[in-house]
Amino acid sequence: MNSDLNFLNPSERFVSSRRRFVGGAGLLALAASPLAALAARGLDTGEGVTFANGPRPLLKYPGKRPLISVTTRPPHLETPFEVFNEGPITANDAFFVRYHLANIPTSVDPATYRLAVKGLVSTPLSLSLDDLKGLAEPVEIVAVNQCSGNSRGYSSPRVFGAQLANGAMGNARWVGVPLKKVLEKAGIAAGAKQVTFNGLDTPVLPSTPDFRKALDVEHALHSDVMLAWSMNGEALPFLNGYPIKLIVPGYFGTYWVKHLSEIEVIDHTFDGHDAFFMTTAYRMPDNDCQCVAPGTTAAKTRPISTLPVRSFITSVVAGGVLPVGRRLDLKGIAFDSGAGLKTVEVSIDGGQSWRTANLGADLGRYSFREWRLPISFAKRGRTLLMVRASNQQGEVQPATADWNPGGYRRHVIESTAVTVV
Ligand SMILES: Nc1nc2c(c(=O)[nH]1)N[C@H]1C(S)=C(S)[C@@H](COP(=O)(O)O)O[C@H]1N2
Ligand SMILES: [Mo]
Repeated sequence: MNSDLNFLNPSERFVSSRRRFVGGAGLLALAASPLAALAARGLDTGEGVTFANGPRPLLKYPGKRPLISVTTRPPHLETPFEVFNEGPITANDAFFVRYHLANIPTSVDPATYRLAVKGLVSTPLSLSLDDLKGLAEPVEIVAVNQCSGNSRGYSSPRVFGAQLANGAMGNARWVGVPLKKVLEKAGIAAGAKQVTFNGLDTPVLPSTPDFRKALDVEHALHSDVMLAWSMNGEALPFLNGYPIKLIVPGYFGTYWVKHLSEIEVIDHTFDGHDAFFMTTAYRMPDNDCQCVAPGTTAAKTRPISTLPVRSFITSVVAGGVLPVGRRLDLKGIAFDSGAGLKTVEVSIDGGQSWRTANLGADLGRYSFREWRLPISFAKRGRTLLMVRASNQQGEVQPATADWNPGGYRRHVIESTAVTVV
């Protein structure tokens, strides 16, 4: 079922109203109380974010629940933010979808699928799914896949590119084989510098570059980089890269090549027409903040790499109406590139005072980590809820957003405007 997808004819269309209401159990501690209706009033769950492009309807594709439609050719789907309150693992049917090229595969036959390993290797390989699964002991890692452009729509001044809110991220349990084992089987030859990755999607026009990515050989040999066939205990959803996806824990999703079909070892830094997504797109200013003055470009750039530390409140969304003088359990998620979270702090008074939240189960260093904090509002009125995380490397989320021309890597402290009644 996963191997075949007639996604060009989405069977059901869901066009959302501008605002949706979160009414499910588990919304704060209020769900069962008469105050539930209050708390559920006027919550903006993400698809209500229109930016300058107009409304973003929910659209249902095979294997997916209705998700926010960013573009349709190729499909580009964002996860409605309320999903992140369901738990630290993002369900397969809610996981966001990103493609760059309009010719995406519509079916893959698992029996005839082959992964080519070629270039500077002693033994070129053509691996079937069974070959891959039997190549080494499978490994399992819970890791966040976040698009570099997640939250880009909030860039100020605005930037070109998909106007995304905060739903171009997700956290899943990946099972596969370490890339290292595959490269060892092929035998990396002397002089190897980078390893390139290509998937089954192709450009429509010859002038459009293919979507290919590269990792330095040392990175490709890191034990956590893997070729996954399983996501949250099931075969990969078609739109998330069936049958094989490259998993690069701690790195932005742009490296996580889907429908992986070709691995090539090369003796230079990947360049040329089909290296566009390494040499031109997905690059950051080459300085400490990876930022420039708004509206300017950087003299020197480098490929985007690791995830900055980030945190979100998930149990309340902008516009929430919350009761005064009652205990509420505030809940959310935090993550970083794998250095390990140090603290998650919450402010319910617009940043004047901060309290340390309690961290939930540790599902691994690359995973979302849930946090909770019991709070109580002393007075009525409008206020800003804020959350900021720090990690073991001393990284802390900044109070003001820095800027880069791609609108990549947003990681400013998030604020959620609510009214206390
Ligand atoms: N083959 C292929 N893989 C790809 C892409 C693509 O366009 N083609 N886009 C990348 C980008 S930029 C992101 S953010 C992730 C998104 O992964 P998902 O669609 O499974 O959520 O896929 C990556 N892998
Ligand atoms: Mo991305």
